[in-house]
Amino acid sequence: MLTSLIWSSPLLSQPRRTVPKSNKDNLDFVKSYKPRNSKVKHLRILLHGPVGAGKSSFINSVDSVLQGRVTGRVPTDATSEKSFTEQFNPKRQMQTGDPSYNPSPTLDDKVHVLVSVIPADKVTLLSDEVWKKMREVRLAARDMGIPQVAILTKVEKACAEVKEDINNVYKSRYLKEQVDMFSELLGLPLNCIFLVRNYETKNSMNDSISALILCALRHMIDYGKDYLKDL
Ligand SMILES: Nc1nc2c(ncn2[C@@H]2O[C@H](COP(=O)(O)OP(=O)(O)O)[C@@H](O)[C@H]2O)c(=O)[nH]1
Ligand SMILES: [Mg+2]
Repeated sequence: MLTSLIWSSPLLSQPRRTVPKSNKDNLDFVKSYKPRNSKVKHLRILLHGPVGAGKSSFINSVDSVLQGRVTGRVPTDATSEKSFTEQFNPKRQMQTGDPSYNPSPTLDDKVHVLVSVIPADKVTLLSDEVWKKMREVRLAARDMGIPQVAILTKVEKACAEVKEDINNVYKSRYLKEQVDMFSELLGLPLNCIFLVRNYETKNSMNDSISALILCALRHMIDYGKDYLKDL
């Protein structure tokens, strides 16, 4: 009897995405970015995804990277029973009379980039219902011409090699599989999907963690810039 054993290393020989060694360029870019379009004061990035995905933590992580120290301005929720982030329903469009409904949004009020957020350790565990909702939101954004990006969070929880060394993140075979699956389920191209580890208040600053956050953020800004330029 012939038995074959196929073993593949948990790490790819080449990273799927190269993250700059120095954060200076990306940090300078992010800090100095201002929309050129005179009708827009801020670039608006909408994060969406299931409760507990790490949306609030990502906002805090960006804040931490920009301030150079770990902050925690947006409440996060470890139990994930309830969310501090707003809930919304793509099936039910906002209407006149809704407390936060704005019948004539200006370009400055509108969303310029949509970011789907999913925990890397739960990609296979999310229900069909969650995927359906994520897809609906993404397609609605696509139909409005809004660029879409995605981040997979909690990368160190999903992969032991990444927990050991965060620099392995784009080499992780397991994470590559999660990104491929995510891309297929959501219908989003691979180059728009980023891997991040969020800062938690117990963490201290780390250049490699910041590099991943900055890399994702820079691309979000780039996509938003293109969108505003095309209008
Ligand atoms: N280990 C780890 N935990 C994370 C990461 N991102 C978020 N969390 C934790 O996941 C929980 C839910 O995060 P939160 O930001 O509140 O999710 P939200 O509901 O999408 O806003 C919190 O306990 C966070 O500390 C990450 O990258 N790694
Ligand atoms: Mg939240």
